[in-house]
Amino acid sequence: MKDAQPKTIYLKDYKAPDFLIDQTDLHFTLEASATVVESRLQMRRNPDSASTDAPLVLHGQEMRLLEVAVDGTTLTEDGYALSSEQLTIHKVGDRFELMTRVEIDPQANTSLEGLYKSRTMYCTQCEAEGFRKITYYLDRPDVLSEFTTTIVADKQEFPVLLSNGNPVRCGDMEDGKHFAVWHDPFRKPAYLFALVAGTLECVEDQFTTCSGRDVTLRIFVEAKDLDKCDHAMCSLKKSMRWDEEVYGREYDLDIFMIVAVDDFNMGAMENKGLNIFNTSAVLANPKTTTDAGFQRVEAIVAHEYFHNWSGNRVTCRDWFQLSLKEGFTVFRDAEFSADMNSRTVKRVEDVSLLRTLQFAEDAGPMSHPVRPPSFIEISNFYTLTVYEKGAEIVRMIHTLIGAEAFRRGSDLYFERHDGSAATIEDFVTAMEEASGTSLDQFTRWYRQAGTPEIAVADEYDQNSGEYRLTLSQSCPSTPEASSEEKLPFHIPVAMGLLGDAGNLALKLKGETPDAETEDNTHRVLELTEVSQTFVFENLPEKPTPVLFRGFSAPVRLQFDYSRQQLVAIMSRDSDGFSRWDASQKLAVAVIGDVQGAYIEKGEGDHPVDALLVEAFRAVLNDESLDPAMVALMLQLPTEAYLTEIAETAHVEAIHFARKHVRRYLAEQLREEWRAAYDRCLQEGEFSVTAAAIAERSLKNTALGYLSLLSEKQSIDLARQQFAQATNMTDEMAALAVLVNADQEGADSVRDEALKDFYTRWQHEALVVNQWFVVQAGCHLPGGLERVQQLMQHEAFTLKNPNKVRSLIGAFCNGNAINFHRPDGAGYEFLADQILTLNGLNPSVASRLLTPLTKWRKYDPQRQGLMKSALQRILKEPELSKDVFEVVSKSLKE
Ligand code: B3K
Ligand code: ZN
Repeated sequence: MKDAQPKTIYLKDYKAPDFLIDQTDLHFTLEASATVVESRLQMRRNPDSASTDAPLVLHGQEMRLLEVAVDGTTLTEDGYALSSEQLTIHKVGDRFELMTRVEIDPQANTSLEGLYKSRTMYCTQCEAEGFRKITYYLDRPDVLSEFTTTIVADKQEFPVLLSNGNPVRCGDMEDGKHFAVWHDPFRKPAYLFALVAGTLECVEDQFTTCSGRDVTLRIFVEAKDLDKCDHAMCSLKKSMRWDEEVYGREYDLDIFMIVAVDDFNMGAMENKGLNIFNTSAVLANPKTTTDAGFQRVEAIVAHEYFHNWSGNRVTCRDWFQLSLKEGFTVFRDAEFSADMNSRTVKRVEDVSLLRTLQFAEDAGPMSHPVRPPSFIEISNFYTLTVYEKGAEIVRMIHTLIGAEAFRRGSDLYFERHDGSAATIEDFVTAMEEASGTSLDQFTRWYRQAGTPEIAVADEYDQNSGEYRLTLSQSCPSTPEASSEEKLPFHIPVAMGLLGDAGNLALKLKGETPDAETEDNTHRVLELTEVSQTFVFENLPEKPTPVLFRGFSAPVRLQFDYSRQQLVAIMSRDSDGFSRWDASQKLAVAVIGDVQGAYIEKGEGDHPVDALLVEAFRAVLNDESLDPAMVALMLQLPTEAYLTEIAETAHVEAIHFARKHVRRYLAEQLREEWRAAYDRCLQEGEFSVTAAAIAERSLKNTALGYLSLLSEKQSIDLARQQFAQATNMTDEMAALAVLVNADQEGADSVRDEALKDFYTRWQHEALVVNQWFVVQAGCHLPGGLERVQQLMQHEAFTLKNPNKVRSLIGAFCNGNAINFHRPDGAGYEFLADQILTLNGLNPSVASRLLTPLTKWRKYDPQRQGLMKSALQRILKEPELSKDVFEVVSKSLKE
């Protein structure tokens, strides 16, 4: 360990800052290995601080201090103390100017936090604690300051110089240099600071806000990517309009900029007025980008834009409140995407992600409440729990108080906390005040980790027509609390009852029906006790309960549906999400039969329940259904999901059973698949409307099944599609089929397709990344060796996070049969990569650890091998805080 005893930071220790920074003046002279940053801070003691004579303690790392002065007087060495993480100035007055001059080395910064170089450009990433690698500062989100930034750089190499806010002036200097000054009138914490310098081109547009102000919109990219900016620009304008219409939020500066950067740790960053994006989250055109890629760009552009209010204008008091901005903003972007495209499809995608990955996180060693009580390294808490479960919590508030009260609550929250740093309580209080509803019990969702489990028992009395539904909740133990210590959650249960002919009218016993309720077949029950019984009356038949429609709460539902009941929900319920959910449950059950047979008898022609075939046939033949829904319902649950729901995952059985059922469905429905494929062939101009995406999605699902047929010719359709595709969605879908094909002669077809593809796309980094992903996911034997070989490929480098994720991440997370090979070579391989990345980029290294942290899911043999890979990592003497925290928590018994 670099730091013998890495410190744990606790929420309960939060203290207001001792000092405030009213004005921040930064002056950068950019040089690759010796950038000089001069900072002038107008500081004063914080009247809210507990201390009146505390010394000034500034954060600062990995920099060389050249000078420090207070009110114009340079300090001698006895005036301050310097450590590897802090600069302490013993004596300061109540109000003063602090000047520091430091030298930093962006060229050597491979962590991609702070100021670094990505290819030829300089850029920054300051959230959460990167600003302290740029200059000495109070690098905490509750210190908000007004920033003015001057950038000096070589004019020829770095013609474009950008920072937050509005441009003030620019000009030429001696020695071929030039400068630009930016001023951001909105006070902000340092994590929202940004600087970019490079040779960049831009696409420009204009947006007129609801109050009639003109805003210039610019997307900066390398010249070769100018043809891939339209979709992001269009998404940005839609987001700006949507935030005005749905939340009443108007943009506030004269200019909004996005810069695309190749080397970036995450998707994008919401720096005030100057969002910095991973190229993969902003560039899109039909030739190079799949439909999923287009939708990802739209969602991330919206997410970062929405942060301008939920994150920037109102920021977080401390990093424990991260979900205040992230959960809320994910909820906002999900609603935006739902409004722009298909609401049900968006919900299904989000819930799949949550159930597969967030539920696993919540049940694993890194499980933490949405507001964590402590952390060692905050970068480790940008998690699915904080983001996606956090968004589910906001969604539940929306469900419980209704759309109108929710809007009043968000207005109140923005108005009350504008320009300041808030807490999760502040958000909840605004929602409570606006709705007149107590959310006191509800706030347990923020404090208690783990996924609640809901057990259901039901009873129907034919004589009285009464139906009793008993819901009971429990929550498994997690690192911070045992199951017994957890208190019941406040859970919204959106539901209906299904009868033979469709949804039944709902009347709770003792309740007078509300004449104004438009739909009496849908309602939201509130489960607040450990166990509660709801009695419905006037029911002519025993109904099938449809619970958690739209996934109204992030819980695991335990109800023993019969397969016939699932088919009934699949075909007749009014909620699209529930129909999909029932199709998944049915598929899980049928795949489960085959898993059982495999474990007992090994490979073989095990029977597949005909009910699934007939249910799928009905869905495929129902031309009234949205083709996107058809595709979703017909895609079997992933191996990752089957693993997540298993007590102990049997790697080979899951793999065999899923493939076996897929093949069986391919055989049994071959005509229907072909008809669906032909029905969805598109002619005419390419478009990314929801309808066009839906057709491609069904067509490519059908292609996937058709290519599983055992005869040699069955891959011809994919070959033909690969050769003739006019867009990346179709091309990539065909390539994925060819890469996984195992029919006679498939080897040479695969090699040729991969070669062709690379030759065609080698100059498009993002497409080459997809080429890595598809090969990393190939489930045929020899997967690890293929990945190791690809690591030697000219297009691969461990220094670029996108490449690491595309090859190593995709392999370890998405190719179970090869990663979990019984000899443990996959685990050792991952440990080797993590040890290398630990030195290069700790935050990427730490994220890559996830598959190893799930060791409890596997058989004892694999558990031992996975743990020993983790133990080997823990022995590394120079382990970063990031990796240390995840490995040490994962190994705790
Ligand atoms: N706020 C950033 C995430 C920063 C992650 C730092 N390790 C992107 C986002 O959520 O919008
Ligand atoms: Zn965010």
